Amino acid sequence: MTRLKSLLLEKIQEHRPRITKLTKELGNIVIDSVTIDQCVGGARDVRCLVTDISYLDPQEGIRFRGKNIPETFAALPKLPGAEYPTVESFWFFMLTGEIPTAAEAEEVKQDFNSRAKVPSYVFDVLKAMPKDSHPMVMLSTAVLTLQRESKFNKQYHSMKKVDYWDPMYEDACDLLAKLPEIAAFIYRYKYKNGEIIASNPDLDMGANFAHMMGIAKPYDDVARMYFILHSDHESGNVSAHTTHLVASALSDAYYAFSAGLNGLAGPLHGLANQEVLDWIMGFQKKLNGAEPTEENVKAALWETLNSGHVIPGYGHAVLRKTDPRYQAQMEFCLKHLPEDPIFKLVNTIYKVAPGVLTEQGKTKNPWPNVDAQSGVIQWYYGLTQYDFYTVLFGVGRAIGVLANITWDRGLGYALERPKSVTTAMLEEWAAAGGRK
Ligand code: HAX
Repeated sequence: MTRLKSLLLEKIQEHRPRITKLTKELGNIVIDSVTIDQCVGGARDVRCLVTDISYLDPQEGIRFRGKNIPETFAALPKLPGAEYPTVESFWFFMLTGEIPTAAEAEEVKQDFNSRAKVPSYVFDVLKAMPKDSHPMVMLSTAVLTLQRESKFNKQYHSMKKVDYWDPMYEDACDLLAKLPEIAAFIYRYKYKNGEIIASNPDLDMGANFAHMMGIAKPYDDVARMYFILHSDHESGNVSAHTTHLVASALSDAYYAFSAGLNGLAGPLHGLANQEVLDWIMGFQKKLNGAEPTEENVKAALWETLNSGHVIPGYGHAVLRKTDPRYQAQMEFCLKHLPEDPIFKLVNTIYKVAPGVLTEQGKTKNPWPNVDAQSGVIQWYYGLTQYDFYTVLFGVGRAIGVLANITWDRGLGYALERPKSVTTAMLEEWAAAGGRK
């Protein structure tokens, strides 16, 4: 057993009595009551999901295992010459809450390399799809196609509940290790005449992804940063929640993550990174060679709002400040591409959009989220096919959601099944001043 897997088992065993006590002894204690607004309005702020892997504070933003983004980047081991930690070390950290040594991170890398080969039938399925299929459809299909490899599914009838975490962990590692090659295949197949670059098993996940994409340094660090930043945003967002929900039926990691990706592909969620670049390109076209200014950006933002559309990359269901994932990427841009015209335009939008949204008065959060800044970096390194951007988000999101569903099985979390009511019931309870 690898050090990561044995440490994970120790942590799960240590944690189990806490969940048993909460459900068996303290289960009747009331934490919150639900309002009609929460019931109809997408369950905002309803505290009914549990995860110890990340926590999203509305003011401060995300913490992974208790560490904010700069602390996470500073604490994890890096390869010589790299600016960002390896994805492998981050996976160890997300699963266990412990900072791995360089040797422990290296063991994860070796383990991933032994799992990374994607069976050829997955590529056959992708090649059989219409060439203009959206890259997210291809990614989700590839993940679902891989389901026949599921160890959880194969062992389901021969194991006890207490052991479910083990094949879920195996499936999670197998799937995560394979995702970079699948994503790079989709990119090269769709946009680079199908000229596929073979994986290099000597490289860590970020560097190998950059290699398979055919993009030179420092794209290896971009990949590491991007995958880590997009990994997890606690449990209530659509992709994380969907993955957890589907896995709660004891569907395996392939079924669950494929479903989560379909949620990520929505324009109010992960597809917003594509929408941001689409907005920027449309704006530049309208400028017809003129310089972007605060005035013409403001006018374009109002035009978007007045046509009934959202400003992509702005607003958030939980955050009430500028997303620290936006800031982390902005710092990268300031260091590596400060003079890039699209980066400058993104900064001009940042100066103007919060004021426009505040003046419009609808959104609870006028500040940018992760998606407002991510595309500019990809564009700068030559990845201008922006309908691919959500695939990058998907590879990163796998880290968080797969760690979560491994722990779901470790702690024996229940089938998720909230209760619905009818509109007439809500009206009746509202007339009575609440439910008696
Ligand atoms: N532009 C215009 N209107 C916006 C807005 C924006 N960026 N953000 C919110 N609003 C509007 C909402 O559409 C809503 O309008 P209605 O009352 O007419 O329905 C109103 O403001 C209140 O919304 P809210 O409570 O502030 O926000 P929600 O929790 O309902 O929605 C969203 C959060 C992220 C979906 C929303 O802010 C939005 O649509 N943003 C633009 C799309 C986007 O960037 N999505 C990515 C979010 C981060 C993420 O998940 N990344 O993957």
